[in-house]
Amino acid sequence: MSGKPKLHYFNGRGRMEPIRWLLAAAGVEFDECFIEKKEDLTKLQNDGSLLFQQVPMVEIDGMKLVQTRAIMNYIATKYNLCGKDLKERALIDMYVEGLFDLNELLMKYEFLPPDQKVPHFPNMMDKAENRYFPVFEKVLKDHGKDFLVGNQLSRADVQLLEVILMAEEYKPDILAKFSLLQSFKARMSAIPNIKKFLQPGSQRKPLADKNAVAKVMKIFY
Ligand code: IBG
Repeated sequence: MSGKPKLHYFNGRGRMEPIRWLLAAAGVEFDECFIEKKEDLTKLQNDGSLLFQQVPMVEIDGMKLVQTRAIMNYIATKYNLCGKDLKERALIDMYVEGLFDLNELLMKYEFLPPDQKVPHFPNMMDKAENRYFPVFEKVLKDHGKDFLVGNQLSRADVQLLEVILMAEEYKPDILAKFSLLQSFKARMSAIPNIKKFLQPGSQRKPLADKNAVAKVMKIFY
């Protein structure tokens, strides 16, 4: 049996993508089992694999973990991406929760009905540019180190890079006002495990197009 974690989700970003990022940054190889149709989800639900009948689900170390945050807490702790002490961890947790909030806004956009997309778009870009990115620009300035917290890579760095790249897909010059975020992006993208994940052919997923959205909607709604 393979010792690699096995990820159960659809073949797209959604709630699994931050988990893929975290594993990739930690240098952990993983297998993926894609939910292609409703029956695949029903099968997992009926065989008792999903505690709350939902995915993401990750098989790891003999467990079937669900709930995105619980899965990420486990991986981040196991691979030492949570800071060196309780106070660093508290900072990392705050940053990560803010990043989850922004990620949620960005990730959901493609899946909204057209009438909801219209007001959602300016709101998510406003939140990125005027709420979240200024905070992380200031954190980098005040901390004055290569990383958001302490002197080593944490899950907060990984999740910030992921969200920056997502926001840039909608507005390529979104970092124009944020010089420290620009250098942060370049630094993080050059870390070997991350660099590898950013290259074509990795398990990183593209932005969902219309067909992908329609396929996912048929499975989950
Ligand atoms: N709190 C849970 C977590 O964080 O893991 C929520 C998980 C969740 O909402 N899972 C959805 C699910 O399994 C799929 S992702 N639904 C089946 C059910 O019966 O509840 C939902 C999603 C889509 C598209 I669809 C983009 C982003 C998320």
